[in-house]
Amino acid sequence: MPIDLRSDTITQPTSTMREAMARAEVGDDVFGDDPTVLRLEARAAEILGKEAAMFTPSGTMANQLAIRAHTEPGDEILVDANAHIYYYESGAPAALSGVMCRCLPGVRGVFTAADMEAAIRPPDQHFAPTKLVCVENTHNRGGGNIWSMESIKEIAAVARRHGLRLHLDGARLWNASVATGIPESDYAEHFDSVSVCFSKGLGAPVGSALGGTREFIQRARRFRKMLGGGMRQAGIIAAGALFALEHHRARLAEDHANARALAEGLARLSGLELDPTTVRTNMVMFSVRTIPAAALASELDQAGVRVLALGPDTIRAVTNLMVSEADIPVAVEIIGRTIHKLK
Ligand code: TLP
Repeated sequence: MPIDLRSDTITQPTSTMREAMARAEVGDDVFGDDPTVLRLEARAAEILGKEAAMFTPSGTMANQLAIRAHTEPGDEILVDANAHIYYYESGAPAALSGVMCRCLPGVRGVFTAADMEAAIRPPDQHFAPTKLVCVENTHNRGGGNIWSMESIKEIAAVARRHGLRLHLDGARLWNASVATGIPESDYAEHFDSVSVCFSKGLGAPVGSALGGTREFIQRARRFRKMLGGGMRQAGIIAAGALFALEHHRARLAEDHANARALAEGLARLSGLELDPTTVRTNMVMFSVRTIPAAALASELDQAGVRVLALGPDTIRAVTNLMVSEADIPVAVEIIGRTIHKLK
């Protein structure tokens, strides 16, 4: 079995999770009849401290429904230039909501309140009205970076002053909470809407949720139906998500410790660039100047370690439920040997 560090999305449901899924009580969720989906939505809303939550098939859909529900076509939204919403969602803000994305220059995914304020359009018929600000925590292309509460509060204050809405892409909010000890609801409090994923570090096979006010979720529900995201006996997958929420949140600390150990091991290899102090959750980013990332990733695949080439010279390794503490020194050894071979 290769050591699969491509993403935390590659996790397989455990046998106890599968049992919980097999036992799930189900109903037609479009009619509001699925008791397991209702339980998951209530639990997600409770953890996020929001009035309501809605189960969605993916994090992409949760984010895009939030954008659609907060805006009208022709509006502008502010995002970090490396935000998943902008970078990895297939152009959906333009295609599905008809909005303009204005990209802010974040540092490892974190932009400043000053940059954000400077990008807000004054009321003028020439401009696309700025409506929404999106924050990603933890930040994927930022290497699993965590937004500080102080930065969030500064952004939120500017947004409120200008009457803007705030959305949190919290696909990995669980990781931020485990790493900092700050509850998810304390982060969520500063946002009008929050998306979270059950299918990343938590290890469920499918599903995400969008939280917000009851009225907002009701509006988003119509757009979910419009996009074909109204599911029927979805309790089967919701049960996996509920199981993941209750049993796999605290264990994210193991993924974080494994990522730290991986970073420290890799930093000792010659020819590899990595600053282990930037590793805060379950992601490790590194580059090898002399070897193109795609070539290194493909050679590593042959050698038994799977990673993702994120750009011409950046590699991402993500620790996850399928990777044990014992796998880490093995991965470091294989990566070291492979770099040596390709040099
Ligand atoms: N991220 C995936 C890929 O799409 C890159 C990964 O392997 O990390 N928000 C964030 C911050 C994400 O990292 C992802 C997935 C999503 C949203 C989208 O979730 P899904 O894949 O469920 O649509």
